[in-house]
Amino acid sequence: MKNRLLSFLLTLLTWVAQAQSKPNIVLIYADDLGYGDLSCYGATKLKTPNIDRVAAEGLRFTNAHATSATCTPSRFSLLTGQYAWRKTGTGIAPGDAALLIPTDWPTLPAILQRAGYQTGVVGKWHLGLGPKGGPDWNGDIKPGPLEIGFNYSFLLPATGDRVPCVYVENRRIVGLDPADPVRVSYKEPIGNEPTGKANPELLKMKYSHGHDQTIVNGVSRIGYMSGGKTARWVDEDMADVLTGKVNQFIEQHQQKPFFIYFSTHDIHVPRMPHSRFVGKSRMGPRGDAILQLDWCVGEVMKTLDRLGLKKNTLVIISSDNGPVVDDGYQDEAVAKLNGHRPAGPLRGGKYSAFDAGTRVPFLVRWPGQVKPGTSDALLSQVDLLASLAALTGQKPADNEAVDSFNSLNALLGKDRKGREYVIEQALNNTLSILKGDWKYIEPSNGPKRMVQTNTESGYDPQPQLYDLKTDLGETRNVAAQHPDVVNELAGLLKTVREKEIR
Ligand code: NG6
Ligand code: CA
Repeated sequence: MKNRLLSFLLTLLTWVAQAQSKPNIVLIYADDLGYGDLSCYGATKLKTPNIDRVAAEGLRFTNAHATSATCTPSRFSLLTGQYAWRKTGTGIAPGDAALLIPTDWPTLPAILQRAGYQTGVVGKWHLGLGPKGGPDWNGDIKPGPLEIGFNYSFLLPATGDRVPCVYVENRRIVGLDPADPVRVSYKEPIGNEPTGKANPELLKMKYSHGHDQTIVNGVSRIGYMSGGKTARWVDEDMADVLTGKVNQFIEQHQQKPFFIYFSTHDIHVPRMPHSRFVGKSRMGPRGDAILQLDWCVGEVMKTLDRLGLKKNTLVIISSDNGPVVDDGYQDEAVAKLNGHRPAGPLRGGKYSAFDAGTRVPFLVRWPGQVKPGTSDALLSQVDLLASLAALTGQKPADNEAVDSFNSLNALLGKDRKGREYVIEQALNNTLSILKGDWKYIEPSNGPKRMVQTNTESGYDPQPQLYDLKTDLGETRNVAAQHPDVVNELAGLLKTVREKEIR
């Protein structure tokens, strides 16, 4: 009798311990959301109450970084624990690219799957689909997320501004009529659909640069597509559709530990929020899209509350790269900024080597486990893999996820220092390294300002060194005064860059 009681207690204890060590994980990854775009990060021209609530109940990081100033490489690193610049072909991917992540790599979802998690991805993918040569859009679209560790996927194959403008659920286009197959080309026009270039009179939002190819839902895109008429998405409904899928996934898997990667379309271009957000920010579509993003977060949090999952769910909110104002559509983003500073106190933006390119909002909430507050710990998204592996009792092998360090203590607020250094990748592959108060940007050639988006690039043929403690806005290059620091950081960057990998 005594023995049975003891074994029952032991089972109970293990069960409680497991429940604690295997929280559900909700990763909300916004697109192009800047360090200054949320009211919990100092924005005053608009309010993001739902995200602010997560910040108030959790830990708000001030020094957290995406690995890259653009989408595809940041997401590649996030899911593989390896810097994208180690692998060619991981720059901004066209919408018909093949799957960029090798199916035999241990990925973040695969590791969580191994720990018994149900894993799902909903939203923007932008990591390619299908074999070399691109996917069979009208058949089984694979390999894709299901081949690299996700149990469920509901995707925009690339981005909102790239064809094909259809949702892909698991391996199939949603709502496709076989009599009207989807065809996609990034080389030449396909079929006889109107384009933004030839038929600007058909556009409900005009382009400012690029984005002059096939028109879908009154918006011209990058790339050409034809067919799939019944399957095409409606941009204005996208946030509702994606949030609905996330909530459904959570409902379905509430009994198990689950990992959901909610990769929002907001606030990327084309910014076409639902009519209920239109005009609400007084900043035009870019501001309205931020309000819509905030709504999405609120809806997911409500689901966690309603199902009683809040306490045992680790919520992470971040962004794939920094902010951009005019990213190719005439959406009044520049004219209506109204004093709002998308990058807050930082210099540069999406694409650039300056810190606004990669330093992004980063929130962690886990009631009872993470003490609310602010943390200045240095964090990189490439560490999520090893950190969440550690959280679930796992460790990648030495030759796996080589750039991902276990930063779990920093993530949970127990270590206020974090990583020793972070590496940032700009659009032209210039690398920077941030260590302590110093930020070093390696020499590179390129325009000081990006012609189309008017972003300060941070490119300079001379080495740059900034003291972020006194000069967070990277205005005074002090490389000449501190050659020893330049040497040290350039040396460290070289070591990391030349690290031997499998
Ligand atoms: C650029 C697009 C930009 C955006 C970006 C990718 C043009 C002129 N600009 O090439 O609009 O789509 O790629 O953004 O086509 S990201 O967030 O997915 O990296
Ligand atoms: Ca992005």
